[in-house]
Amino acid sequence: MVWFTEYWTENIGLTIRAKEVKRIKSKYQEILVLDTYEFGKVLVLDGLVQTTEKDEFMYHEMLVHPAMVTHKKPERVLIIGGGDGGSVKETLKHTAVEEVHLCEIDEEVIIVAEKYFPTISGKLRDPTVKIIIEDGNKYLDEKKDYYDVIIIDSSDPISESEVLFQVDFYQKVKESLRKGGIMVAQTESPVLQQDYFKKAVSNIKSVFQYTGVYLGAVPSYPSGLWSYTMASNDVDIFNVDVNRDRFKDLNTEYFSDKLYSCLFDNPVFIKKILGEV
Ligand code: AG3
Repeated sequence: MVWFTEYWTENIGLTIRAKEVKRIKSKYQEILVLDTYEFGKVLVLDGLVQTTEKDEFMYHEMLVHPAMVTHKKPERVLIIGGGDGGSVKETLKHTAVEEVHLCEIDEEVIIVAEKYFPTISGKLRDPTVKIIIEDGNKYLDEKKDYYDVIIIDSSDPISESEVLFQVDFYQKVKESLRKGGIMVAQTESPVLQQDYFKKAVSNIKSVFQYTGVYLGAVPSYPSGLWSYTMASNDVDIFNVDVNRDRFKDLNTEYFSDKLYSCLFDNPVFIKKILGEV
């Protein structure tokens, strides 16, 4: 039995008791698989909790579905990061999807996910999925004007993930989308990582015509309150007329038709952080 702590800041963290800990060292990072009492299995990369069996649905549903239903017909989807497979699993629930490309820098994350997290990674070998082991920032140089939806399922903006929060990267994302394209990124905790959050949103805003921030709960992530940012250059994401049938077979436990209707209605303190009021 062992206690694990992720230090959210110098002054606060999340401490979980695990029955067992597996430690794997990859080329890029230290990977831990914790078998915990409260959250089921937990995937940790360089000390940061990435996903847990208990609350992965809260994060992956909210990262993936809003952008997928906002797009008119999402046939080609790119996921950057997301080696655990949770975003792939949610993406494949949309019937329009023809190709999903998963661009993950660290192959070991996929191997670990397939071994220890079958309920999350189970769709990674679906025939519509192509796995690309590469740095997402580099990969985008090769693919222009191609994707309908790009989902940025990254870790925090440190080491390899840092570039995935910068203006140059968002510019490439914009160029890799085809007409009607939508992008969405996880943009950190607005409570405990306010600087990361503000910077990510302002960088996205500087590149795209339409940018919308929304929130969701993820109990295992810093502060438990998480942010996501959706953007498009040619789709007014605040005024789309979505066919409600699109929600029918998603089988979600967090996201819903009703939730989507008020997705961008943020609490006052978020509007204040973003300088909107
Ligand atoms: N997605 C976001 C993880 C960020 C968590 N941050 C932290 N624990 N400090 C990770 C990949 C899930 N598919």
